[in-house]
Amino acid sequence: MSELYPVPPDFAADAGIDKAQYEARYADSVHDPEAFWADVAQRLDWITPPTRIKDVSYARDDVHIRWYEDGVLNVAANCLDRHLAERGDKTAIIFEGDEPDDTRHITYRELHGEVCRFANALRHLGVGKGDRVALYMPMVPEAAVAMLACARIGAIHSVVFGGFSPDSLAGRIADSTCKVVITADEGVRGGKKIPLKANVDAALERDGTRSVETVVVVQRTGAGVHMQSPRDRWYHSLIEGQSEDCAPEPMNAEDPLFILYTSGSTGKPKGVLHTTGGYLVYVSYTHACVFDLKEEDVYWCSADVGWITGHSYVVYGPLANGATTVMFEGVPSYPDASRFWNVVDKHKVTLFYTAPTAIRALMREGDAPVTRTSRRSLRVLGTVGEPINPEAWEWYHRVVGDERCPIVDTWWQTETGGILITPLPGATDLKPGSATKPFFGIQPAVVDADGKPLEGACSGNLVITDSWPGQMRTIYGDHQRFVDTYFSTYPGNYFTGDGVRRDEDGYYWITGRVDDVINVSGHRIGTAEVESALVAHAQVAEAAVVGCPHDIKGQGIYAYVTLISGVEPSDALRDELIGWVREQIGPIAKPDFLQWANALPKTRSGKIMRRILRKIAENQPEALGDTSTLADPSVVEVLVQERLSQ
Ligand code: 6R9
Repeated sequence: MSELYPVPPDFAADAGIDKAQYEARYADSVHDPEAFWADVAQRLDWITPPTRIKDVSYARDDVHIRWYEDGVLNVAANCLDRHLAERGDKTAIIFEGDEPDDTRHITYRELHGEVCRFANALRHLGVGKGDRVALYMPMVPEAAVAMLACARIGAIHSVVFGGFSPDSLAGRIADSTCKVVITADEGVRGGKKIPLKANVDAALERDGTRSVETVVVVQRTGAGVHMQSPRDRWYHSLIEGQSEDCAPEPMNAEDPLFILYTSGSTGKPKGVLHTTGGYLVYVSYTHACVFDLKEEDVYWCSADVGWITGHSYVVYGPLANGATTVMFEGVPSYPDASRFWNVVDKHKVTLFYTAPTAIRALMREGDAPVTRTSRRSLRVLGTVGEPINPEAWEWYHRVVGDERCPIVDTWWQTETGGILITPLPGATDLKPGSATKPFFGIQPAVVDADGKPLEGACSGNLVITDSWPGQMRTIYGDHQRFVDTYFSTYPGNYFTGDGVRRDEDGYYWITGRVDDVINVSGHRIGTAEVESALVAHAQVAEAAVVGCPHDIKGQGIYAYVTLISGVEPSDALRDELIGWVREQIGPIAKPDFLQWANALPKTRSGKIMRRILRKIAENQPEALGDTSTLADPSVVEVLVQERLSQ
């Protein structure tokens, strides 16, 4: 039995949703989803309110997901215009730069003006409804402005994390034929500069990027960058003289809002497509409920806008709710390990949301960097991105939250748009390491390898049996891949790719990916992507990549490499290959370990047996399991010997 942390009574007294309300509302939500979600949709401003609420099929030969399909609205108008009357002077964004003295407050009125000016500028550049726009940006307010400006004119944004390489950026630009790229001269994180504009220049030399007509450059560091005329334009010159009025494009609820690429178990990254109405209903509602949002809260999610968490819970959810959201450009360790808590004190942050990897890294620095700060303003703490180990959870609770603040361990995915399994801070008793219970309208199920639903306390694969408004609609340009990836493994269900345990109280414990996706510091890396980068090197014949335990990152990347014959392994070559992957994909995909392999363990039909490679990487040769299907068992013995002698 794990320890139970009951809802603190004084928290429950003030909370928007208590235990009884959670139970009742959850029952309603799954009993009559249409009525429930019709009601929730009223939290938005609709140009035409929806009358058709839900039209969903998970049937393999006809997967379609539509919510509010006859509704018309604009996301930017919902995030900005409708707040102006009551909250025009309220701070929408607190920008906290990489350097602690670099802070800016932007009110809803100011943000509205800037978004309109940039939206007008984009329209002048010929960008219109349905056009794709790539963003390759640092964590500065202009990133949110650019997203909202796209939403205002109906353009589809595709944000690419600033840590990705020119090649990765080029692949994403090409896949969705973007017309414009918005970037900055440089990014700056932890005192280090990132040459964003130079990376864009390099990306645009790659094949398949000729759709790009304009590159818009935000001046962040003032570094001298090469501006290629007429393609490259400064953001500040473009918005100069633009009107602060810009009519929002009326969008159908099912018109695309954005594409966000994410790694899968096979092939190139998938362009996850989210649409307008259902997405905004879902992220605004989950944001309000999961964080027990109140008007005066100062909310800070430390995620980068390059990830789904940045989209849903830095920008769209909080702004749709008229909240004050902090955008942080830096890293938790700069200038020192007190940074997060200094920022909490400086801006009186009440709701704080971060990743387990950051908590583990800070925990390693001891309690002092935390305890020398006040943190009295904090009310709720959150985590996302990977399972949180109970030790880190308890440290977060005891040291950061002074045992006062409920922790919401939120499980969800790029594909789900918003949070699906989570505590509600005023309603759910907590168990460290468990994401606890489903959110309203979410129907999780645990199935065995054959897809048979399991009852009661059990372990298996996590599926969701019915849709919710924030669910992704398709993979951009490849609906069949969408069907194959998510609806074919367990027909009739959405397959999450995660393993799960459900305990005797009905609490869910996510155990991690069951496919070939590695979760490094909460970021998804497909083993296939790293493998294809490795084999693209002239001296590599074959490569296999698996995850391995890592104290801080959760999982590390472990690569087995077979060289072409005649090439000798060396430390210099190992460094070169690690650097090569970094260049090809980006620093987050850099292997932590690289083991030479004369040969890889394969089945007789030639399939690499990753299960075995995982055990070797985990240094558990005694747990290799059944090796009888191996074509040549001696391959494994050699790898185990060499692993041990490393
Ligand atoms: C939001 C986000 C999704 C994968 C997901 C799972 C893991 C996320 C988690 C968690 C355990 C949590 N994950 N939150 N595992 N507990 N609270 O992270 O999206 O980048 O698409 O990753 O992350 O494995 O399948 P994304």
